Amino acid sequence: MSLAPSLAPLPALPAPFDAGLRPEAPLVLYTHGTPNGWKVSVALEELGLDYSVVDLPISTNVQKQPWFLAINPNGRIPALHDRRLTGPDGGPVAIFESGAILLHLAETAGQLLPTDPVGRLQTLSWLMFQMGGVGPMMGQANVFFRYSPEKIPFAIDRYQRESQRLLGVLDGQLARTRYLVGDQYTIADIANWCWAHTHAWSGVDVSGLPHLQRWMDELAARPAVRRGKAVPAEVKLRSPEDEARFAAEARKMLA
Ligand SMILES: N[C@@H](CCC(=O)N[C@@H](CS)C(=O)NCC(=O)O)C(=O)O
Repeated sequence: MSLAPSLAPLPALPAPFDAGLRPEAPLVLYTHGTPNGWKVSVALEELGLDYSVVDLPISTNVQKQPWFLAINPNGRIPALHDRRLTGPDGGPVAIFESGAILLHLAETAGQLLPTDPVGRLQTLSWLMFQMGGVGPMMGQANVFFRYSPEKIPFAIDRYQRESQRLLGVLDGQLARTRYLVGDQYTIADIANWCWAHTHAWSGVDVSGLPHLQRWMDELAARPAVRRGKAVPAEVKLRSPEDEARFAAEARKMLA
């Protein structure tokens, strides 16, 4: 893929969302402090790419406003404008779905994605495993365990058990290899880690998964992972009051 040296012009964003834009940044990340958002900011930090950040406070449902639906028709974060490529409307190409964004960033940077066919396919398998399994199941565990005003034991149990089973599948792989794809740290590790390390918030016990824990600790210590997790701002859940506030904000999206 050839990337243009000149940058496509950004569409006008409504205030205050235009505040953090830098004219020279080739990439614009639309995000918030959540596992799906962190996947992209961690990858951008690992790749050392220059990007502007637009923070969308999703509890206000700004992500459902028409200007953002033009960027991501699904009305969710993350989304990315890549100004090095021109989209059909003459502006920068807009990419949505965190898995697609990770793939695009890795392919254009030539990093975090093995170039040998087998390693590439294994990376895609573990990436899709996260996109179709770990993310949706842990997301629903959060909804029923943390956010739903009505506590439905069957739903809580169903999503927590399924999340634990999926984390067990990661543990099984990590018993054999350092990273999900052998010795290579890839976008599949980033995607799965961004959800897996939040297991306590989902109420999922990982004490019987030592290989997962070893890998979670190793990734958590990476400087780029720490930086990426602090985009757009560090999420602090240090007390029951912090947790209650965070859950109350998330609940607003479900109304
Ligand atoms: N499959 C999507 C999921 C994106 C997603 O669910 N994002 C959440 C935050 S983690 C969101 O924007 N929620 C806002 C809403 O539901 O309106 C992806 O991986 O990009």
